Amino acid sequence: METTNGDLLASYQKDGYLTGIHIADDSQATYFRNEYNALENEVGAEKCEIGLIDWHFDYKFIWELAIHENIVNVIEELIGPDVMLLATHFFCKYGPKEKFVAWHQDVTYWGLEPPEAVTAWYAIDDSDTGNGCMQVIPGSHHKGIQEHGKSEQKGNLLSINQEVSVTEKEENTAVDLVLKAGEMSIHHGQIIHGSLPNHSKRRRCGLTIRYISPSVKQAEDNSLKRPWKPILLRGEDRHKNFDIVPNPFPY
Ligand SMILES: O=C(O)CCC(=O)C(=O)O
Repeated sequence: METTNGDLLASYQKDGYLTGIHIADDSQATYFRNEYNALENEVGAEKCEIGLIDWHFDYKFIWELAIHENIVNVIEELIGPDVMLLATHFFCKYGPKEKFVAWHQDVTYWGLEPPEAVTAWYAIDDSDTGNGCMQVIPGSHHKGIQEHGKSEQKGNLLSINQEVSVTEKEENTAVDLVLKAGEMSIHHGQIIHGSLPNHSKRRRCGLTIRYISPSVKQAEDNSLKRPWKPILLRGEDRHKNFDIVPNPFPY
Protein backbone atom coordinates (compact mmCIF):
# COMPACT_ATOMS: atom_id res chain seq x y z
CA MET A 1 0.00 0.00 0.00
CA GLU A 2 1.59 3.28 -1.13
CA THR A 3 0.27 6.06 1.06
CA THR A 4 1.61 8.77 3.29
CA ASN A 5 0.75 8.64 6.97
CA GLY A 6 -2.01 11.26 6.79
CA ASP A 7 -3.63 9.25 4.01
CA LEU A 8 -3.56 6.12 6.15
CA LEU A 9 -5.48 7.75 8.98
CA ALA A 10 -7.97 9.43 6.64
CA SER A 11 -8.58 6.20 4.78
CA TYR A 12 -8.95 4.21 8.03
CA GLN A 13 -11.39 6.73 9.46
CA LYS A 14 -13.46 6.80 6.29
CA ASP A 15 -13.53 3.11 5.35
CA GLY A 16 -12.69 1.40 8.66
CA TYR A 17 -9.90 -0.73 7.21
CA LEU A 18 -6.53 -0.71 5.45
CA THR A 19 -5.04 -3.55 3.47
CA GLY A 20 -1.96 -4.79 1.62
CA ILE A 21 0.53 -3.32 4.10
CA HIS A 22 3.95 -4.91 3.79
CA ILE A 23 5.33 -6.06 7.15
CA ALA A 24 7.85 -8.84 6.68
CA ASP A 25 10.21 -9.68 3.82
CA ASP A 26 10.30 -13.24 2.47
CA SER A 27 12.84 -14.57 4.97
CA GLN A 28 11.06 -13.04 7.95
CA ALA A 29 7.66 -14.22 6.71
CA THR A 30 9.14 -17.71 6.34
CA TYR A 31 10.52 -17.53 9.89
CA PHE A 32 7.07 -16.64 11.27
CA ARG A 33 5.42 -19.40 9.21
CA ASN A 34 7.97 -21.99 10.33
CA GLU A 35 7.45 -21.04 13.95
CA TYR A 36 3.71 -21.32 13.47
CA ASN A 37 4.14 -24.73 11.78
CA ALA A 38 6.13 -25.93 14.79
CA LEU A 39 3.39 -24.72 17.14
CA GLU A 40 0.77 -26.44 14.99
CA ASN A 41 2.77 -29.69 15.14
CA GLU A 42 2.93 -29.36 18.89
CA VAL A 43 -0.73 -28.65 19.66
CA GLY A 44 -2.58 -30.01 16.61
CA ALA A 45 -4.53 -28.33 13.84
CA GLU A 46 -7.89 -28.45 15.60
CA LYS A 47 -6.61 -26.38 18.53
CA CYS A 48 -5.06 -23.95 16.06
CA GLU A 49 -8.35 -23.05 14.36
CA ILE A 50 -9.45 -20.60 17.05
CA GLY A 51 -7.93 -21.98 20.25
CA LEU A 52 -4.71 -19.98 20.38
CA ILE A 53 -5.68 -16.89 22.33
CA ASP A 54 -3.00 -14.72 23.94
CA TRP A 55 -0.19 -17.20 23.37
CA HIS A 56 2.13 -14.22 23.00
CA PHE A 57 2.78 -14.69 26.72
CA ASP A 58 4.41 -18.05 25.97
CA TYR A 59 5.64 -18.08 22.37
CA LYS A 60 8.29 -15.57 21.43
CA PHE A 61 7.45 -15.38 17.72
CA ILE A 62 3.90 -14.27 18.54
CA TRP A 63 5.26 -11.61 20.86
CA GLU A 64 7.72 -10.55 18.12
CA LEU A 65 4.81 -10.10 15.73
CA ALA A 66 2.73 -8.19 18.28
CA ILE A 67 5.53 -5.69 18.84
CA HIS A 68 6.75 -5.66 15.21
CA GLU A 69 7.90 -2.15 14.44
CA ASN A 70 6.20 -2.05 11.03
CA ILE A 71 2.89 -3.04 12.59
CA VAL A 72 3.02 -0.84 15.66
CA ASN A 73 4.12 2.18 13.59
CA VAL A 74 0.85 1.96 11.67
CA ILE A 75 -1.16 1.47 14.85
CA GLU A 76 0.46 4.56 16.32
CA GLU A 77 -0.60 6.55 13.26
CA LEU A 78 -4.16 5.48 13.90
CA ILE A 79 -4.57 5.71 17.68
CA GLY A 80 -1.76 8.01 18.78
CA PRO A 81 1.55 7.58 20.61
CA ASP A 82 0.24 5.60 23.60
CA VAL A 83 -0.31 2.04 22.43
CA MET A 84 -1.31 -1.04 24.39
CA LEU A 85 -1.36 -4.60 23.12
CA LEU A 86 -4.77 -5.97 24.13
CA ALA A 87 -4.73 -9.53 22.81
CA THR A 88 -3.60 -11.92 20.10
CA HIS A 89 -5.67 -14.64 18.46
CA PHE A 90 -4.94 -16.93 15.52
CA PHE A 91 -7.72 -17.60 13.01
CA CYS A 92 -6.66 -20.63 11.05
CA LYS A 93 -8.92 -22.26 8.50
CA TYR A 94 -7.91 -25.63 7.14
CA GLY A 95 -9.49 -26.59 3.87
CA PRO A 96 -11.50 -27.84 2.34
CA LYS A 97 -14.07 -27.32 5.12
CA GLU A 98 -17.26 -25.35 5.70
CA LYS A 99 -15.95 -23.44 8.74
CA PHE A 100 -16.50 -19.70 8.33
CA VAL A 101 -16.55 -16.48 10.35
CA ALA A 102 -20.00 -14.87 10.44
CA TRP A 103 -20.43 -11.12 9.93
CA HIS A 104 -19.69 -9.41 13.21
CA GLN A 105 -18.10 -6.43 14.92
CA ASP A 106 -15.17 -7.13 17.22
CA VAL A 107 -15.90 -4.87 20.15
CA THR A 108 -19.57 -5.74 20.68
CA TYR A 109 -18.76 -8.39 23.29
CA TRP A 110 -15.41 -7.15 24.52
CA GLY A 111 -16.73 -5.08 27.46
CA LEU A 112 -14.52 -2.10 26.61
CA GLU A 113 -15.45 1.49 27.38
CA PRO A 114 -15.30 3.34 25.07
CA PRO A 115 -15.77 0.36 22.70
CA GLU A 116 -12.66 1.11 20.70
CA ALA A 117 -9.91 -1.16 19.49
CA VAL A 118 -7.99 -1.73 16.31
CA THR A 119 -6.92 -5.08 14.87
CA ALA A 120 -3.90 -5.91 12.76
CA TRP A 121 -4.46 -9.13 10.76
CA TYR A 122 -1.04 -10.51 9.89
CA ALA A 123 -0.97 -13.11 7.10
CA ILE A 124 1.03 -16.19 8.10
CA ASP A 125 -0.09 -17.78 4.80
CA ASP A 126 -1.22 -16.24 1.53
CA SER A 127 -4.88 -15.36 2.01
CA ASP A 128 -7.22 -14.98 -0.95
CA THR A 129 -10.75 -15.71 -2.13
CA GLY A 130 -9.80 -19.36 -2.75
CA ASN A 131 -8.96 -20.08 0.89
CA GLY A 132 -11.43 -17.77 2.61
CA CYS A 133 -9.70 -14.43 3.14
CA MET A 134 -11.21 -11.86 5.42
CA GLN A 135 -13.95 -9.60 4.09
CA VAL A 136 -15.07 -6.20 5.37
CA ILE A 137 -18.05 -3.97 4.67
CA PRO A 138 -16.42 -0.59 4.08
CA GLY A 139 -17.76 2.25 6.21
CA SER A 140 -19.92 -0.03 8.37
CA HIS A 141 -18.08 1.15 11.51
CA HIS A 142 -19.90 4.50 11.22
CA LYS A 143 -23.13 2.85 12.34
CA GLY A 144 -21.73 2.19 15.86
CA ILE A 145 -22.34 -0.88 17.99
CA GLN A 146 -25.03 -3.13 16.58
CA GLU A 147 -27.10 -5.87 18.08
CA HIS A 148 -25.92 -9.37 17.22
CA GLY A 149 -27.99 -12.54 17.03
CA LYS A 150 -26.93 -16.15 16.61
CA SER A 151 -25.81 -17.55 13.27
CA GLU A 152 -28.15 -20.13 11.81
CA GLN A 153 -25.47 -21.55 9.56
CA LYS A 154 -23.37 -24.42 10.93
CA GLY A 155 -19.62 -23.89 11.17
CA ASN A 156 -19.32 -20.35 12.57
CA LEU A 157 -15.90 -20.13 14.25
CA LEU A 158 -16.88 -17.25 16.54
CA SER A 159 -16.81 -17.89 20.29
CA ILE A 160 -20.53 -17.48 21.00
CA ASN A 161 -21.80 -18.09 17.46
CA GLN A 162 -22.63 -14.41 17.12
CA GLU A 163 -23.72 -12.82 13.86
CA VAL A 164 -24.95 -9.39 12.88
CA SER A 165 -27.49 -9.18 10.12
CA VAL A 166 -26.41 -7.53 6.93
CA THR A 167 -28.62 -6.54 3.99
CA GLU A 168 -27.94 -7.91 0.52
CA LYS A 169 -27.08 -4.38 -0.59
CA GLU A 170 -24.46 -4.07 2.17
CA GLU A 171 -23.11 -7.53 1.45
CA ASN A 172 -22.64 -6.58 -2.19
CA THR A 173 -20.21 -3.86 -1.11
CA ALA A 174 -17.96 -6.31 0.81
CA VAL A 175 -14.25 -6.10 0.00
CA ASP A 176 -11.94 -9.14 -0.02
CA LEU A 177 -8.76 -8.49 1.94
CA VAL A 178 -6.36 -10.46 -0.25
CA LEU A 179 -2.92 -10.65 1.34
CA LYS A 180 0.41 -12.30 0.64
CA ALA A 181 2.16 -13.96 3.56
CA GLY A 182 4.07 -11.20 5.36
CA GLU A 183 1.43 -8.53 4.70
CA MET A 184 -1.28 -7.24 6.99
CA SER A 185 -4.66 -5.62 6.92
CA ILE A 186 -6.05 -3.41 9.67
CA HIS A 187 -9.63 -3.21 10.79
CA HIS A 188 -11.61 -0.93 13.07
CA GLY A 189 -13.24 -2.52 16.13
CA GLN A 190 -16.71 -1.59 14.91
CA ILE A 191 -16.43 -2.53 11.25
CA ILE A 192 -18.54 -5.47 10.11
CA HIS A 193 -16.30 -8.25 8.87
CA GLY A 194 -16.15 -12.00 8.48
CA SER A 195 -14.82 -14.69 6.17
CA LEU A 196 -16.17 -17.43 3.93
CA PRO A 197 -15.19 -21.12 4.15
CA ASN A 198 -11.83 -22.30 2.90
CA HIS A 199 -12.72 -24.51 -0.06
CA SER A 200 -9.12 -25.01 -1.11
CA LYS A 201 -6.55 -27.48 0.11
CA ARG A 202 -4.35 -24.62 1.31
CA ARG A 203 -4.24 -23.50 4.92
CA ARG A 204 -5.32 -19.92 5.62
CA CYS A 205 -3.76 -18.74 8.82
CA GLY A 206 -3.76 -15.19 10.16
CA LEU A 207 -2.74 -13.73 13.49
CA THR A 208 -5.08 -11.04 14.77
CA ILE A 209 -3.32 -8.56 17.04
CA ARG A 210 -5.61 -6.22 18.97
CA TYR A 211 -4.46 -2.82 20.19
CA ILE A 212 -6.07 -0.13 22.33
CA SER A 213 -5.24 3.27 23.72
CA PRO A 214 -4.66 3.27 27.52
CA SER A 215 -7.72 5.52 27.86
CA VAL A 216 -9.95 2.51 27.17
CA LYS A 217 -11.12 0.49 30.18
CA GLN A 218 -12.78 -2.81 30.81
CA ALA A 219 -16.29 -1.92 31.96
CA GLU A 220 -17.82 -5.38 31.68
CA ASP A 221 -16.79 -8.99 31.21
CA ASN A 222 -15.90 -9.99 27.67
CA SER A 223 -17.58 -12.97 26.01
CA LEU A 224 -14.85 -15.32 27.27
CA LYS A 225 -15.26 -14.02 30.86
CA ARG A 226 -11.53 -13.39 31.02
CA PRO A 227 -10.03 -10.11 32.15
CA TRP A 228 -7.94 -8.50 29.44
CA LYS A 229 -4.24 -8.27 30.20
CA PRO A 230 -2.99 -5.40 28.09
CA ILE A 231 0.68 -4.51 27.89
CA LEU A 232 1.93 -0.99 27.26
CA LEU A 233 4.07 -1.06 24.11
CA ARG A 234 4.63 2.61 23.41
CA GLY A 235 4.20 5.96 25.12
CA GLU A 236 2.65 6.39 28.53
CA ASP A 237 -0.24 4.96 30.49
CA ARG A 238 -1.77 8.01 32.17
CA HIS A 239 -5.04 6.24 32.95
CA LYS A 240 -4.02 3.14 34.91
CA ASN A 241 -7.18 1.31 33.94
CA PHE A 242 -5.47 -2.08 34.01
CA ASP A 243 -3.06 -3.89 36.31
CA ILE A 244 0.50 -3.72 35.11
CA VAL A 245 1.42 -6.73 33.01
CA PRO A 246 5.12 -7.14 32.35
CA ASN A 247 6.63 -7.72 28.93
CA PRO A 248 6.80 -11.54 28.67
CA PHE A 249 10.13 -11.55 26.79
CA PRO A 250 12.30 -8.75 28.17
CA TYR A 251 15.55 -8.38 26.25
O1 LIG B 1 -9.64 -14.37 10.20
C1 LIG B 1 -10.83 -14.31 9.97
O2 LIG B 1 -11.36 -14.91 9.06
C2 LIG B 1 -11.72 -13.47 10.83
C3 LIG B 1 -10.99 -12.61 11.81
C4 LIG B 1 -11.90 -11.92 12.73
O3 LIG B 1 -13.07 -12.15 12.73
C5 LIG B 1 -11.42 -10.93 13.67
O4 LIG B 1 -10.34 -10.39 13.51
O5 LIG B 1 -12.16 -10.65 14.59
